[in-house]
Amino acid sequence: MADIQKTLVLVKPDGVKKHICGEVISRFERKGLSIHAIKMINVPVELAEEHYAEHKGKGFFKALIDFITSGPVLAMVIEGENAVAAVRQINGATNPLEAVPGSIRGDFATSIDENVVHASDAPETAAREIALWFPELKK
Ligand code: FUP
Repeated sequence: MADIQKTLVLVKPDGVKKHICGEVISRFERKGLSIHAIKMINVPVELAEEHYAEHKGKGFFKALIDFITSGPVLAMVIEGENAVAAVRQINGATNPLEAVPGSIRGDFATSIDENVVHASDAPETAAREIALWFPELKK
């Protein structure tokens, strides 16, 4: 039976600066996924810290927050069959040097610090992240 899911996707500041938002969206659409919601956002530090709460205390946390707040981010809710895993597959491995060519990170990034995209890693995470980034979608 079809498992229709929603997932939170971000095109991070490096992706916006590289002018590849359209390219990223095209890859999801080509896979058969849909845009449920979309907006450009200058990320408040509080939102960044909540989004990355699981990494608080780690050595790279400050760099992570500085980076995601360094310029506009394209935030999207992507919807479709098995959307969580499908989007992670299209994005590629977190470290662009391990991401296969043909994936977004494999094609457009060279460093884990600036890896173009974020996507929720599980349906439960997606629900939390969608509520965080798109509170206006709450019924
Ligand atoms: P992902 O689920 O692919 O977004 O990856 P993680 O949640 O593990 O990491 C979130 C972000 O932290 C990554 F996009 C990049 C950054 N990161 C680092 O900068 N250094 C690390 O050692 C690990 C992650």
